[in-house]
Amino acid sequence: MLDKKEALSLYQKLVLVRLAEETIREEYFKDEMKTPVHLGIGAEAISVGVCHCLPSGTKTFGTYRNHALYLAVTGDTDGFFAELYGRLSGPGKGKAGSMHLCAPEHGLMATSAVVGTTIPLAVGAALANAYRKTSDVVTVFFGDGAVEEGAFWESLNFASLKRLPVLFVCEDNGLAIHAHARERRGFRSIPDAVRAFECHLGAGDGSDIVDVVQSTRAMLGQMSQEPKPGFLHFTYFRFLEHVGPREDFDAGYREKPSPQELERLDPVRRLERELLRRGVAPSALETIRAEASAKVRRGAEEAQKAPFAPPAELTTDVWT
Ligand SMILES: Cc1ncc(C[n+]2csc(CCOP(=O)(O)OP(=O)(O)O)c2C)c(N)n1
Ligand SMILES: [Mg+2]
Repeated sequence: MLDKKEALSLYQKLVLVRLAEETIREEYFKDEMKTPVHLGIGAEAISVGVCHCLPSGTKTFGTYRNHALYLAVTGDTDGFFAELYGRLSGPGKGKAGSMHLCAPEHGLMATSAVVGTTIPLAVGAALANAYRKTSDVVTVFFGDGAVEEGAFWESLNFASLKRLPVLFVCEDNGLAIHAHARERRGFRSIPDAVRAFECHLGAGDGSDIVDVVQSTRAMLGQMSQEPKPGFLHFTYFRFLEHVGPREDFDAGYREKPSPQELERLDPVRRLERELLRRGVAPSALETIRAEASAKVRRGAEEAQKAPFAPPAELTTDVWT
């Protein structure tokens, strides 16, 4: 069980991510953000919870569904919105957009639109750490769809063979765009398949940040006691469409859960209920929400006033 102070700090981080994404939903149809957005409403507790347990500056890698990861690592709503609005003050000078947010100075090395691609990069970074004889753990977040990529299995195999300090975090929503796991996989379950490798294995409920934090701490403990990769499997529910700001329960490939079920699957509401049960005053939560809301609104407003990159920037930071 987390103490109240720590739980409140997690609530602050969760709410910041949620309000940032709700703001994208409100603003997106104005067509000022020239970037696809893969929103992570429902998944926030995984990035926020795992990053909460990592020493600051730990190298992390992620996917295009990376808003929670970027904000959990940096807390930087100003840079976040600047990048989404394509402005020079964004971390990628407005050239990266939502799908390639990164902040190497905070350890967030790369995120990518191409499924599975950052997994071997993370293993390479872990190999570098092992070579330099540091005990730093590299962490990589990816969806369940990435587990169907060859790059995933080659990376897990190599990391397990070399006992590299890499933490694989699978964010499993059971979906790859509209395709359910049962339509895609020739193996029974992700944890069953991974169990065959020389790595530590853990699993948890990704809708419950307390569970995410406890599972991550336990995993980091095991990895430091017996140096091997770690694999954490978290399930969660994707509230919105694959890409874009809408719900898509009318698309015909999945049912809308009941209101009670949605309450259970919402990590923000879940932590809120837990804090209230533990005697936190509703006004304390309201203050946290108001502060986060002001920070998010300022970031979005300032971004829209900021300059775009000049044309000369088209050919800078380009390596291929
Ligand atoms: C190598 C590659 N193949 C296919 C795609 C098209 N694609 C984009 S997202 C996606 C689904 C990935 O699902 P998952 O890894 O579970 O992530 P989620 O979107 O559920 O977070 C696919 C197949 C891609 N971007 N890259
Ligand atoms: Mg998925």
